[in-house]
Amino acid sequence: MLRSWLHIQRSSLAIRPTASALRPGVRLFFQLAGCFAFSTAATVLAGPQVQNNSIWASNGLLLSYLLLAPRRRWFAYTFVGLAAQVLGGYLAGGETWQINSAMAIMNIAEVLLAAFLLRKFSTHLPRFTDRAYLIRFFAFAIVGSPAIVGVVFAIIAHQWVHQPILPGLRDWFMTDSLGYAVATPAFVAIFRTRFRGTPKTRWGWLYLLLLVPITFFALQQAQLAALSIISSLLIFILLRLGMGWASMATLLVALMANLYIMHEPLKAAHSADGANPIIRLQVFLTSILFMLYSVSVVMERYRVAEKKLQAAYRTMESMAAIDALTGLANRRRFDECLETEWRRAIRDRAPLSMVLMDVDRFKLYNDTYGHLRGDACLKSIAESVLEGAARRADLVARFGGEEFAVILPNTAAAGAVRVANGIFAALNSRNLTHSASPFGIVTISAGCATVIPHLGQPALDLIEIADRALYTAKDRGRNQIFSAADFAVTGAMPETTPPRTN
Ligand code: GH3
Ligand code: MG
Ligand code: MG
Repeated sequence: MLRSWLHIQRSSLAIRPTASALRPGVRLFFQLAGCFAFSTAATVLAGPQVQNNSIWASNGLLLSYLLLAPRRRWFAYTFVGLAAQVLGGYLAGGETWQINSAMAIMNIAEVLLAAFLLRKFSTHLPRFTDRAYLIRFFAFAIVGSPAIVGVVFAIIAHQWVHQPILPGLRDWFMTDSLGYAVATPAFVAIFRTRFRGTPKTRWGWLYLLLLVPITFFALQQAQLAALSIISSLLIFILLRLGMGWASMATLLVALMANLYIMHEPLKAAHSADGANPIIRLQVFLTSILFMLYSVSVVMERYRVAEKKLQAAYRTMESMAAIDALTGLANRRRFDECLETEWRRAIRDRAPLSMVLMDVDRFKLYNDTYGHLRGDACLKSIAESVLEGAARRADLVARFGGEEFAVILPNTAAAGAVRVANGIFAALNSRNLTHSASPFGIVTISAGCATVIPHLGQPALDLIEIADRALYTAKDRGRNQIFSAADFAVTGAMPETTPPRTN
């Protein structure tokens, strides 16, 4: 139920184009309704305005909606937020409706100012682990906007109800500023997190659950030291599950602390140090937030550095496995693959085949055309070999200078010869001139070997058999395939393709 509701909130906020069965209009309606319900609840939970609240989450909540929504929806959200704050203020009681409305208007103006500045100076969605974004968030939402509107509020309150200017400004600024610092990242995280039943999510809920009695206990102690248990747990959540869960946990703590102060003001007020409980909680929340934000920025840096390192390592590894000239697997990769496939073949009692190829009269090619053209020719041959061995499980490698090899898992002798024939056909169709060769074009010789390996047999056996087959093909006049299966058949004609005659 909660999950599907959050899904609607998320999908309509244009953050993630999640597939939804709802029509856009209906979705927007649900989103606005969600924003209204949340904002009203946040306003009511904060208690009577100006009095007894240590944190004002309603503005922070609305700001998270605005930051995630497209600009054209801002008017709708602003209107809903205003209505919610007026209603919430009325439900919470304590002030006349005129005062409630005036405060709501100032609050909404403050949110709009923060949202406008943040949108103007950043092109991406809110990212509270990014240092640059965090600095802007701090400047515009946590400090700038509440300070500007706080001054306006303090002056009006002074004129209207003769409230002293400085305490008025301080209260407005602290409660709103903390509200943004806690609620905006928390709600952005809530709207952007997919609450699937992953182990991480399960741990997240468990920690939040654990936080409730611990916070309750710490608040009962009414001493700053007891509250440090909470900060330790929050840091732990941050390190294990990231900033999203940590800000949700902080929101939970702030909510509980607010409720506690509203309902148990005396107990907290008569604490050992005699400090104002609201200010003490604000100091506590500020220090927690500072810690969470700074740790998350450092963590993000490490994460980015780690990603870069991993990418560099992957590149290096692939470079170490690929032959620079032909782009085929290199000898190292070939050896690794042969070992793996050999073991698999032993396990499965399956045949493992290999085609080993050597370019005919390649020294003469180099002598005739030079090494650079020789290199280009090797590239063409490599492409032909790749074309011929089309199966994905096959590994095509440059075995040595002008030698190539294909490993064919789960392939019997006839299959290996078929692959070799395919490679010959691909190479012949290229018709690469080799004037010094008796065939007039570039040709190769191939040896095919197939083994059903048994335990204890070395993988080198397969290479050795293929090598002998290859040299038989060379001996027999080059430009042909010889299958080692034919060694066993006494007197039988080796399986070959007839040499090309020009
Ligand atoms: P055969 O038909 O008996 O195989 O004769 P061949 O000339 O191909 O055999 P040999 O082993 O005498 O010569 C191989 C040649 O391949 C010699 C070497 O210069 C050339 N070669 C090996 N690697 C490369 C390379 O990366 N680039 C170029 N251009 N030539 C290479
Ligand atoms: Mg050779
Ligand atoms: Mg050769």
